[in-house]
Amino acid sequence: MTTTNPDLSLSLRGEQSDVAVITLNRVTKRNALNDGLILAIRDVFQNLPKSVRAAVIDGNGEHFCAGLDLSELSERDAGEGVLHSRMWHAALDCVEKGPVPVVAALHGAVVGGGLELASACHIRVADESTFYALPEGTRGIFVGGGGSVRVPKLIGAARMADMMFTGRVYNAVDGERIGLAQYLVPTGTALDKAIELATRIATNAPLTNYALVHALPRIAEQPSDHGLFTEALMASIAQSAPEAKARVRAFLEGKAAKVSKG
Ligand code: 1HE
Repeated sequence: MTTTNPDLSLSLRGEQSDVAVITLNRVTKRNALNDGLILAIRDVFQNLPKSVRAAVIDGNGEHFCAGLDLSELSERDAGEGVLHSRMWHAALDCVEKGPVPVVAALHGAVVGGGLELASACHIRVADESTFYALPEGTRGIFVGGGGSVRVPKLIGAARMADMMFTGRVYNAVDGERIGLAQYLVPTGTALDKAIELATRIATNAPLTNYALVHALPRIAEQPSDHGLFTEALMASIAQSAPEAKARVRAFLEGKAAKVSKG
């Protein structure tokens, strides 16, 4: 099904319709993100059906996403530029701090704003065709979609600066090695793997997923004393939920899976 914008589609998977697959569908422009598409991403994450417990975002065609639609850049003055960047921030915040965990399924170009979108997701699965770049550096501009906040958390500020200073392109193998993706899979299988992961994530207790999306990133940025206190509060809330008690009881009664070697 399409959303309010034909360049973005949403389909529901699973018997409970608990996994949403959100697809960039602007193939002729390599899924470049124009204003309409950014607002559609915001809207879709703000209005996910109640049944959804995990989401996947992918791109149709040869590439995940070519970044900002450069054809919209030329007419903006400084003030409009700030508002434009803030619009991206608001939209990608809806991905990162939305109602459910989001898995990005990457292939081909993951560049500029495409990498900013991918880095707002919680897990990145890349196939072997994936390549990453931040061509903003060579286009005379700067990241504006949250990249300077989110990308250094994945790979460090020095590696990000190198990508922008020198136009360095990371291939799929090196991208996984430095932390741009957590999973590397054969070409053409990223979407299947992402759906498999999202389906598994959807079976977690909702409060656990909520804590991972909303508490963990905040705790990681707090001074350790504050972080430990927040952790104690979150742990207490999570373990007092009836679902947590039922899951622990099931393990103790031998009815739940053990941890097994990967
Ligand atoms: C675009 C865009 C775009 C493609 N904006 N139109 N991003 C970039 O600097 C990356 C620019 N794109 C590329 O380097 C390449 O297009 C790709 C490596 C992604 C793909 O190459 P390829 O050979 O498959 O496609 P193509 O022939 O280059 O492009 C096909 C069409 O898409 C063509 O339009 P056409 O009308 O001539 O068919 C391209 O102009 C168009 N296209 N990418 C507009 N990005 C919040 S701040 C974020 C700042 C940034 O993201 S800056 C980085 C922008």
